[in-house]
Amino acid sequence: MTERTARLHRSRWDIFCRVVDNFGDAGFCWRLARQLALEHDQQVRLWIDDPAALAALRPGAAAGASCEGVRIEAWRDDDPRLATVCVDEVADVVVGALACSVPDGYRRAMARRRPVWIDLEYLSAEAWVHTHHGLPSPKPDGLVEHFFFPGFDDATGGLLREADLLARHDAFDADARRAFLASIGAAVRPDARLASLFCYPDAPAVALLDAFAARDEGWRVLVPAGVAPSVAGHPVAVPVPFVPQADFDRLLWSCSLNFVRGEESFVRGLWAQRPMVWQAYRQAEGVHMPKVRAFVERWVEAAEPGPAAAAALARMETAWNADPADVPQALDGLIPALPALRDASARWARANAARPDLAARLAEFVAGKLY
Ligand code: TRH
Repeated sequence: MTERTARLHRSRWDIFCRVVDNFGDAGFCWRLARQLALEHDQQVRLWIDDPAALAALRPGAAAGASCEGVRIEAWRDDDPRLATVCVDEVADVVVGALACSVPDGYRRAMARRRPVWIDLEYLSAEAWVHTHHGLPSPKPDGLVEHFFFPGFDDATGGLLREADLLARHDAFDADARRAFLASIGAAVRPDARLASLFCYPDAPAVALLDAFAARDEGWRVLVPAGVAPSVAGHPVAVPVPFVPQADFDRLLWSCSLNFVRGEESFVRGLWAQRPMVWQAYRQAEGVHMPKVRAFVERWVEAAEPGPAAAAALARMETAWNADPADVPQALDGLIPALPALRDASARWARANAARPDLAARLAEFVAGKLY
């Protein structure tokens, strides 16, 4: 907490989250809300239109409940509390998360209350984010919305990272790993080489598991429930439950290689300090591929795993996202590069942990608008 953010003491925040699909929106908003409450001592309400998506990530986080300092509210368009809103009910800080708009009734009351208003955008690795981060967007009624872009460097809003994350990672030793794997019922031999698989339904998951099996190195792949039903019963697949968000980190830490999907688990994969292969949410006509390349290039540029490891990772990313026939060869190229990628991941995480994370940068930004 800086001198300026200390002045935010117990400010009221309303974060609005619309779940478009899957878990990323709820997962990101929950992490942010929780960190603002626990690490920055803010009073946070999280308005979410699909509380069930949140409950899968944080058991007990039901509408009307207070969890870890965050009040969770079901956001329904017909909610009378949001149709007619008194000025006093508007928070000091209003966040439209992942570019969602604030409900109309609330928005009308904002014009009189004049809170700090943030449009919190999706994570992007593309360069234009630098020129858009922090920009004001004045409205006809005099209110000003500010764009806040997550990102990979100091010219952006940064990445979410809990204050104790790296310490928890470092304390996760062999005993903790064994206990965790037992707690999720992962039936694996102690000498198994572990990977995890979190992917979209169109991923070439069977081809990947066949390629692991063909290497005959004792690889086993942990597959959370509901992910990749096509690999059920595969000799390399190890079914595990879909775990709460806090255990998802432990799952990543337990493996030597993680396959992750979506922005939220990309960031968790980075902090896990393990090599990872990322699958982007598929969009028509392959428009997601520049995004994949940008994410990988951005990370490679910062982490410097060396040209051979970087090339092996890039080939695997292309195979996994767009060229399934190349998955076996790409995996064969990736496995020898794992030690270099792991070292680079650890270097990257250490260097970045010295910088403020997204919640801290957002608090600082807001404090700068309020004081
Ligand atoms: O669920 P996603 O595919 O979400 C995506 C992205 O957010 C994308 O931007 C959006 O456009 C699209 O949905 C509609 O992947 P993501 O972002 O990685 O979020 C997954 C969350 O689920 C993350 O917080 C980790 C969590 N998780 C668990 O907590 N436990 C688990 O067992 C697993 C597999 C995931």
